[in-house]
Amino acid sequence: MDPLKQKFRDKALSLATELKALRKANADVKVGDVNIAQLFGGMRGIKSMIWETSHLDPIDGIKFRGYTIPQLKELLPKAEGGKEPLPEGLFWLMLVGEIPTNEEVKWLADQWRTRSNVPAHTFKVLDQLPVDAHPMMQFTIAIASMQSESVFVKRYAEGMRKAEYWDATYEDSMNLIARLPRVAAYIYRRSYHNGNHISPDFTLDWAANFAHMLGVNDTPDFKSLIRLYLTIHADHEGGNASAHATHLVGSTLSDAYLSLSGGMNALAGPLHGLANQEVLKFILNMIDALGTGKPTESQIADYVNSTLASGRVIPGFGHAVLRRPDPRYTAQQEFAKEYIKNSDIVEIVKKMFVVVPESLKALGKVKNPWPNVDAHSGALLIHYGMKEHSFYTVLFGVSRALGVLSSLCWSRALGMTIERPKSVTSKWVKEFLKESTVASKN
Ligand code: HAX
Repeated sequence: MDPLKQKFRDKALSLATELKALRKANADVKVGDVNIAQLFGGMRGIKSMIWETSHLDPIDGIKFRGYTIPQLKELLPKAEGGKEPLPEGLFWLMLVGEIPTNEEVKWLADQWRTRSNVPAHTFKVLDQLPVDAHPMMQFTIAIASMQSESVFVKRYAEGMRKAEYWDATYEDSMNLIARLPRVAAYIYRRSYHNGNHISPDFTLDWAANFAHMLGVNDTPDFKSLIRLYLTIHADHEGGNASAHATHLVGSTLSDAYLSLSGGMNALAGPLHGLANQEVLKFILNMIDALGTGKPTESQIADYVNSTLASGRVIPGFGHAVLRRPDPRYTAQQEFAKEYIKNSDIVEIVKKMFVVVPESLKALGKVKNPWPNVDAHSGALLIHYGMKEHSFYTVLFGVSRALGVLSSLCWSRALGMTIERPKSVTSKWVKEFLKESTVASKN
């Protein structure tokens, strides 16, 4: 080990051990408005942001402008002959707080069609990247590369007034959302199908056209799945990593392209959006290790327990806020029940729902042992032939753009300021605790 690395290692390991004990002993001690557990623990539960488009309840799950997912499945407009909600309708609802009519959704789909032309240099930029580069890396680069077309950047340079920021952000957001399916499908086809690209079909709605350009499966059922998928992944209030990262970058007046690209970098982490690829990898590895595609609950339990014993997480389970099974998981489970017969992987997902929470509860430290959104999506996608799990988070990202960009419009309209929370050093915390102990003794 080089001398600098050695020195860092010694200091880091010793401070980590010291702080772990300090956090445990002082978890509830207040430091201003928060406690030590929150100061060290990822700011859990601290109310510090306004987010108009959705609200997450630990028990009921996500509500988009007050509507649950089952309510939205009823109320949002559908494609002709389709049963799943159109994501265009959810975007409308998130942006203006009203359930749109069929005509309004048709208008929006038309708008996105008109605005969907991806700049040629974005394809060139993508073509310079290794074909085996992770699709999320390609996605964030592609999004950032379209910044050259930002209306906000142009108008800001021309001296746009603050009161007009929302207008330019709205234009950027609409253009960006319109283009994402084409960009994502391009990444998919260059990564896994020899660059054999499929042209858009402008007779289709936004999600169905995306399904078409992916070229995985030409059935109405796959289009229905993508409509549902792009609706339920769109927003999860403002504190989750991808939403908060988009908001933070945007708070500096970075435009929608750079803000979304920042948010997508956060989505690409395995504790967040990448968990969907990790779940499928986990299941495929388990099938390999057990030598059967039809494992019993007890075989799954043994495999799960040995994964936990080796210090790894079970992807697709747990949540920082939720304390019940995720309604986004339930929506996918219902989709599987209605559309999919005889899938070994869907059966495994069902058995994991029974087995994994018990193993996580037994650890005694996991606050939410239930499945989250990522526990189910891979099983649906692979059923329709999308076996390339490293692409799954891009699908999530296309959907998440709807929530974080409608929120960015609101941040601009409400004149939200640049984010600048306060940090302290661990030395400061130790001195603070020493002083408060002395004060409480006097
Ligand atoms: N498997 C094993 N251990 C888990 C666990 C899981 N699924 N979920 C939580 N834990 C552990 C934590 O690692 C933590 O352990 P340490 O104290 O040793 O660090 C302990 O239980 C307490 O964690 P928590 O308070 O219950 O959960 P957090 O709020 O800290 O973390 C996570 C929430 C989602 C990151 C966590 O549950 C996790 O790692 N889950 C697996 C990855 C995953 O599915 N992520 C996707 C979440 C949904 C999402 O954002 N989708 O995009």
